[in-house]
Formats: sequence, structure tokens, C-alpha cells
Amino acid sequence: MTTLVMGILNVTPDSFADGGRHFSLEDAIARGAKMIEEGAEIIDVGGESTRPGAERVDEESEKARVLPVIKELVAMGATVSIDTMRSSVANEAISLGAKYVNDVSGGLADPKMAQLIARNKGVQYIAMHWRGHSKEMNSLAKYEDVVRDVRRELAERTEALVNEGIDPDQIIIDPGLGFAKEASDNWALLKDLERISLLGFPVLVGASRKRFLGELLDGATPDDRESASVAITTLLARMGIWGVRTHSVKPHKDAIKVVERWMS
Ligand code: PMM
Repeated sequence: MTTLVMGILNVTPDSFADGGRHFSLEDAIARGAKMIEEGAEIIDVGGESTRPGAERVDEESEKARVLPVIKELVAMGATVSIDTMRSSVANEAISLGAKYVNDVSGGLADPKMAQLIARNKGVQYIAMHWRGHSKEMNSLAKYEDVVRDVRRELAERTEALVNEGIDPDQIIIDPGLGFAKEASDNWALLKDLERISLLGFPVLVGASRKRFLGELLDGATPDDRESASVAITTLLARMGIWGVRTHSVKPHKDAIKVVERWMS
């Protein structure tokens, strides 16, 4: 199965990776349209920055940022994902046609999220490994064995989601690189991702332009982490991962094509 590319459309003024360049509505839509043209299978629209230390955005501002963009992208025929921890935002996004709910908290931030997904069987739910909001997450990066601990916490989370009525088929899991993780934790998770896959759910990975790549590359800026991000996509595609969440689309699509041809 081909690895899917989920293009990131952060509609926030402070997203660490794109410096808020995609903040205006017209710009966001144009950027989304370009990602569709380049072959992104899913466009992930987010209105709240999850950068370490970030303040939470209020619900109304979050809706005002993402909903008009989702409406336009759905009208263009795109498969849209809403990146939110709030069930109220997810609910309106679903009404506008979003087919994925990407919840970095895996349902922990909003107790009503699981019920919403359980009621919407046509929606896929991405449950990421998460231990707490951005303001506190750096202090929560404490593991005995990061792969074992993340795997156990994801297993507990998915079990709780299924107990709330979500179909296992609706669930995609994500190890949550950079979320309550040190650089070494991210590398350990990538190296041993197979153990996370063994939980039996499709796996999405978001490594694109993250800080641990900057650390590896002697302080490279987010834009300068692009080739390293593509290298990670190549390795993930080689292991048959379900999807990658990336800022650029074309270079990642090309990398996946190379892997597919190589393996054919
Ligand atoms: N990372 C960010 C935001 N949302 N969602 C998922 N499922 N996985 C991630 O790794 C993830 C995410 C933060 O990165 P960004 O600010 O570059 O979007």
C-alpha cells in the first residue's frame, strides 16, 4: 500500500515551521490548492499551534481560522483533515465535509471528542500519543523505555476510544514526535516504529521540519530541515507506513515514488 502524504496547512500566526506565512484566508486556500495539485492525499488544516510553550487559542478564534478554509478546500474536492483537540471545532469541520479528525491529544484534551467520532462512522480519527498541553509538555518527557511506554499508552488510549463506541477501523495512531519527547526519544521511536505498528492500527508520522532535525543538523532552520524530512519519509515509505504529515508535498511524493519503483 502506498504511503499517503498529508499536507500541513497551519492557519496560525505563530506556527513554528512556517512562521505564520499561511495565515491569511486567501493565502491558506492557495497553499492548500497547491498541495492538492502536487498530489497530497489529505490536507490537514489546523488553527492552534502546538509548538512547545504555546498558549492555547480560544475556540471562536480557532473556528474563525479553520472553517472558511475547510469549506473552500472541500468545495475543490480535497480530502480534508481537521487538526484540533476540540470536539466543537471537529463537529463543525465534519459538517463542512472534513473526513479526518487529527487530534494530537488522542481524545484526552476534550472528553466529548470520542463520542463525536463514535457518532460519525464515516470519519477517520488520528489519535496521537500525548501527555499534556504545550505549556507543560517539555516537563513530561520522562520515560523508562520510550518505545515501550508510548506503545502502552497508545494501547490504553485506543482501548478507551473503542470502549466509547469508536470502530477500530476508524482509528489511526501516531507516536507524536516532539510532543513530550526529547530528540533522543524521537529517534528511538523512529528506529523501533515496528513495535508501534504491531498495535494493529495504521500509523501516521509527523517528523517534517521538527526541532530534533534542527538539532541533528547543527541548528538548521525549519526550511533547512527539508531534505532531512524527505530522508525520513523515504525510510518510512520503505517500511510501509500508512502516512506522513509534511509541510511540502512534492519532494515527499517523489521520495515515495522512488521507494515504490525500487520495491516493484
Ligand atoms: N505535529 C504537529 C501538529 N499536529 N498531528 C499529528 N497527527 N502528528 C504530529 O506529529 C503533529 C500533528 C506540530 O507540528 P507543526 O506545527 O509543524 O504542524
